Amino acid sequence: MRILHSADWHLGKMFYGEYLTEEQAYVLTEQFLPMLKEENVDAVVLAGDVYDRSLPPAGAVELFDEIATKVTAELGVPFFVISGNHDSASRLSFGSRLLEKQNLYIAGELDKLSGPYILEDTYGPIAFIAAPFAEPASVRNHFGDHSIRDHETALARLLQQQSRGVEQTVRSVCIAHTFVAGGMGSDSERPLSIGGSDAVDAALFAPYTYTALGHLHGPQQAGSPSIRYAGSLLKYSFGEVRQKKGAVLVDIGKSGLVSTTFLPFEPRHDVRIIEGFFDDIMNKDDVRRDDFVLIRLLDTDPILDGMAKLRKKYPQVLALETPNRQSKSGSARSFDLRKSTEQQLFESFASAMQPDRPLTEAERACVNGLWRKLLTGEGEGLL
Ligand SMILES: [Mn+2]
Repeated sequence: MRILHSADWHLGKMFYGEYLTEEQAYVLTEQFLPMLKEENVDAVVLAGDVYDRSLPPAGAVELFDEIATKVTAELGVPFFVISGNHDSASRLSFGSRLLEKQNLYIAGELDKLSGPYILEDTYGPIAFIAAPFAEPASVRNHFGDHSIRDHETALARLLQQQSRGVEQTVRSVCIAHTFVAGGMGSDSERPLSIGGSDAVDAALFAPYTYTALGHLHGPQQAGSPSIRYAGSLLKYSFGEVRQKKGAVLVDIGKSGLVSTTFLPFEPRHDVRIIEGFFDDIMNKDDVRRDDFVLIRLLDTDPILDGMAKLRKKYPQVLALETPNRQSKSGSARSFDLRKSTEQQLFESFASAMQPDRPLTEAERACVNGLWRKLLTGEGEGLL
C-alpha cells in the first residue's frame, strides 16, 4: 500500500499581516493533488493542524472543502485527517460520521471517535489508528481515568482505545499530532503545554508499522525511520528558510516492511532572508523578486526611506533588520514562551490589552486562584 503523509497545512495562516491562502492553494492544487495521481497513492494522511486557528477564515474552509472533495470524491482516495493543537476538534469533526461513508475520515472530538479504520491491499488488512491532539485534562475527563497526568499518558490511553481489536500481526498506520522527545522545533509551532512536560517517548509508536506525525514543522524522523514528521505545507517563519517542505510517500509491503521517499513542494513564492549592504542588494540581479523576504541590512549608517526603496525591488519585503545599527535602543519587549509561567503570560497579555491600566490586586488574586485550580486538577470543570 502506498500512502501520502502530509501535516501542518495551517490553512488561513497569516504571515506578517497577509493571508497565505493563495500560496497554500497553489501548493495543494498544483503539487499535492498531482502527486496522488502520479504516484498512484492509495491513501492520504493529514496529521493535524489543518487550519491555523480554531475559527479559520472562510477562504481557508473553502480550500479544505475543495481539496478534501478532490481527494475523496474525484480521485477516489481515502483521506484520514486528525485535528492538531491549532484546530478546533469539534468544528473539524462536523459531519464526520456522515463523511466516513464518503472515504473522508476525520478524527477530532473525543466523543465522536470511531476506528480503527481498516483498508485492504493485496496482502491483507492495514489498520489506520487516528489519535487527534487532545489536552491531557480532556482525555482524563473523557475516560474518567485519573492516572492520565500528561501528554504521554493521555496519548497512550487514546491509542489504546483507537487500536482496540487490531491484532498484533496486522499492519498498522498510526496518525498523531504530538511532540516526540528529541524532535527539532521551528519558530512557527505553538508549544503544546506551558510549564508541564509536553514530550512523549517515541517508544509509544513502536507497535505500528508506520507512524505519521504532525506538529513539528521541519520534516524529520523521530526515533526510527518509520516514525516521521512530514513537516508543514509551507515555510511559516523566517527561521525555516533552510527547510525543504514536502510530503512523505510511504510504501508498506507484505510483511510490514516500510520505505519512505520525501517529495518536495515547490512553492509559488519562497520565504528567504537576504543579507548584505543596501547598495549591493539593490544592484544584484535576482530572478525571484516576488519571494517573501526578510532583508538584513549590514550598513551602519541609516538608509533614508530604506524600506520604500527596497520594496521597489522586492514588493514582498516583510521585515527589515539592521543588526549593525542597534546600539542605542535596546528595549525590545520579548519573552520566551517556554520559560514563562502561566501567571507571567497572563500578566503580559493583560498589559498588552490594557496598557494604561494594570491589574488590580483583586483581579490578580482571582486569576492566580483560577490557575491554581487548573494546575492542581481541581478545576477540571473550568476547561
Ligand atoms: Mn503546526
